[in-house]
Amino acid sequence: MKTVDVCLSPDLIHLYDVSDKVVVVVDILRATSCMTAGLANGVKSITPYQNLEQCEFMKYKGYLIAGERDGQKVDGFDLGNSPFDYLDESVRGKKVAVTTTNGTVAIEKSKRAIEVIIGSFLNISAVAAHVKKQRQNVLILCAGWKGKINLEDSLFTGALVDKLIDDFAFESDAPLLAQACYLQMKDDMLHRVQNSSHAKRLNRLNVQKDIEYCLKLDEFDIVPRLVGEELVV
Ligand code: 3SL
Repeated sequence: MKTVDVCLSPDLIHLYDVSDKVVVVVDILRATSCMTAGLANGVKSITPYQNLEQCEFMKYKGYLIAGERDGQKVDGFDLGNSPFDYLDESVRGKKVAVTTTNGTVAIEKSKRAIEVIIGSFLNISAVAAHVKKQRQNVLILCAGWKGKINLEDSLFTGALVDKLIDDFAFESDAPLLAQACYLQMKDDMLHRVQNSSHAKRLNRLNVQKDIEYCLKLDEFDIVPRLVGEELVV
């Protein structure tokens, strides 16, 4: 039987061998929700960068540049890190280069995987169906916050594990932990996430509508995947 495992922080990724796995990268607030929304809205590709200057340089190559640091849009960038920036008509058909505090770091750390795909509540059923079809073992990698574990990524992980339970064995206790957390909180997700550390951080930036949007289920039937350096559908 195939296995599923969970890495709750990019700082723990050294404990896992990603080279024989499909990695689902998740950053619910807000990087992977933005990537899913943008690609579903017709963005041509999204190239993730850890480094701000490298991302900024892509402007000269005709890309739209997107990014945040500590939740705030980077000065001079075209887009911040709100899903609504990515849902705008003006981004359709464009290539986007993006840098974020945690999400793009998690993608970078997954690059040796057989396949890197992007997960969010917005496309959770499509992601579940996709990994069920694959022959490979799966690792769900949470972006967390600066190395620390967060609630919203763990909840998504539990929800995804809950959809995979009949097809995958658990590689460690982490999937079990995430699933138990999700089952306990699933009927009260918005309220729970509103009380999470990152939601409180973001609330100072007045992005309540982003939080509500990022918790919507199955808005899109797409699975963004990394091809070379670009995320595409
Ligand atoms: O850390 C990240 O990658 C971001 O998603 C964080 S924020 O939601 O834009 O603050």
